[in-house]
Amino acid sequence: MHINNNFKEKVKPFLINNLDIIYFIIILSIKSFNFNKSISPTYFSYIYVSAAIISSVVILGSIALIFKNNTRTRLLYIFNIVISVIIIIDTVYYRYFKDVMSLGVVRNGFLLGGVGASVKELIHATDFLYLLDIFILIPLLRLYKKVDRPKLSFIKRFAIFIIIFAISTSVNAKKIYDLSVEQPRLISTMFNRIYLTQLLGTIDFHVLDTYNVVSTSLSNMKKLPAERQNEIKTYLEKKNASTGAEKFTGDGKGKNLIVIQVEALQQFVINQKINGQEITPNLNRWINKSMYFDNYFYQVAAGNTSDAEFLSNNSLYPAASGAAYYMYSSDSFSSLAKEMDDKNYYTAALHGYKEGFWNRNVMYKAEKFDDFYGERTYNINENVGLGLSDKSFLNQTFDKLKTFSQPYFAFTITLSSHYPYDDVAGYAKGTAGEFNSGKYENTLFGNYLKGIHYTDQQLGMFLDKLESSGMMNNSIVMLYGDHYAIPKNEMPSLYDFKGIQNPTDLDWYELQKVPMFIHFPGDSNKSVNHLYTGQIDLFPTIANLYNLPNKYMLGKDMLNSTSGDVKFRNGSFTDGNNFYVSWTNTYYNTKTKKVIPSTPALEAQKNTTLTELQYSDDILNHNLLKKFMQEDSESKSSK
Ligand code: GP9
Ligand code: MN
Repeated sequence: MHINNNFKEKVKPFLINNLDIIYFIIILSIKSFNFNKSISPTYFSYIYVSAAIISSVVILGSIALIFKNNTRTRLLYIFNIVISVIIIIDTVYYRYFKDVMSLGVVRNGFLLGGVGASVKELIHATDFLYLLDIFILIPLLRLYKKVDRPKLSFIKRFAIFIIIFAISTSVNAKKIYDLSVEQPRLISTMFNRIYLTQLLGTIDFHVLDTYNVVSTSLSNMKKLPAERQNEIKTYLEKKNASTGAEKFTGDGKGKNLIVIQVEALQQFVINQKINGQEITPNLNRWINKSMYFDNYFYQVAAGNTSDAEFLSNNSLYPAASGAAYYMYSSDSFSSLAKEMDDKNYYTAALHGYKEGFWNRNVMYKAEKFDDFYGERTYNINENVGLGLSDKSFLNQTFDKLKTFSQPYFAFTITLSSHYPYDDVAGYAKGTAGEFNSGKYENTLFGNYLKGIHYTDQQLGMFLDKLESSGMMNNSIVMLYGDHYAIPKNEMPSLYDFKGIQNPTDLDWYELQKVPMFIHFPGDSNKSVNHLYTGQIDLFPTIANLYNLPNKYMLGKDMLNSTSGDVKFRNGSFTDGNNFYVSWTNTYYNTKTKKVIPSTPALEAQKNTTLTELQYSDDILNHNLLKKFMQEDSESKSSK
């Protein structure tokens, strides 16, 4: 009796007075759960995602609590419509791209090659169930308006909002924090949007995404003083001024350009044997037919593979934090594809993985690729490692290249040799017999050797096919590794492999080289170049070969430079003779491997490194290339 009375007196009116917010929290949680379930085909756990999803719904709902009864109900209704529509768009987008829609996609539009599926085919009638309650609610809301709810003062309403907002925000922030510990770079770089949404829910994803996009646009808007802009322009002009005596200039004219970026290919495997077996027999063979750079460094930062692409395609440094491919996809670039386009080349990026990964579908548009052949344009008929096998990818890529109108620039990125290299069975299947890593069997290092041996075999097959089909006669092929393969905690195996005892930071750095070669038709110009170079130098080198404008590059032409120069995102640098390690502020002599004292000349180099990195950041943060290119075309047309 007592309970019943209590219910009637207190609980029931409370429920009725707050029906709008209670309904909002329940229905939007259900919708969000349902969406998350639909984008998690293999594994889904209510327990795992509930705290993040429910707290994000509560945060949103709590905002409405600041307002008076009827306004608040209306606001909650509008929130419901907006979120439901976003979920429907995400559902349709996911069906096609296996990804969630980010603001960058809306801004830059879609970029895909060779696929056509109309939006109509992608929308299912059941998607509109997300909007069902919106219609049912219309008459109910009218009735609810008539309910005489107690009118709370603004102070009270605000206090309730603050309490609920604070509690739900802390729960939500804790979930985001946990994820940032588990996946340190996921939130700042957004390299895997779908994974982030699977763990945090769609509301959190869109809030984080909007925050990132808006904050970059704001810093883009802040004007950089004119003197600073001129300083940067002058620096670029000086850096890229012609030295007069140029070698190989225009040698690529009219020829196709095929760039192959290889996943986790490092230099230490080149020309090495284990148990009498060559690790990369095919690359070794092709290196002998090419111009090989054996002191070429990767220069990536948080953006990993995408940074390798960014450096190679733009000759700018990666972002100071986050991934340039995500942060700066609304900038204008004087990219390799753009300059090739301007020379009437057909330009295409090819990679057999999810289009949205690393924001490629957005960034390739900013980099002005004509087409992007992603996972959807490949037949995913064999998986090795992270996704489509290199074997199948390269075979299908070969077939696509044959159909491209010439001359073309093709930027291809492999996938199978991806960390943690545990698809040992897959690697063995693809090669002529399993690769035995000797004493490294069953270690990450040993598995990497198997993985890269597999990729080497597929690259050999691809390059041989280009040659036997005659396509090589009319193409320049460049191949390089994207970044490290062996994380720091696994370095003892690599030191052991190299016979390095008591390794120093210099030893670590010297092991961060990736192979890089340029193959010219007829195997001409084959040689080994020991100059200290890095990924930022790829584009300037291509610019010289193909007569492209080179005004906005921070790298150097490797074919015409006489002094080494590699600057890393963390401020470390080397000219080939000295190596500066920024995190200990130590200089080494690369020949003696000894620590050396600082000199004014070295300090000056250190400062230039920091200045150049800052210039690169300024260019990106203020979208300076857009302005510079505009000024260029204005001065051209006024002439
Ligand atoms: C996936 C691939 C991997 O598309 O490029 O990126 P990574 O994890 O190596 O940065
Ligand atoms: Mn990679």
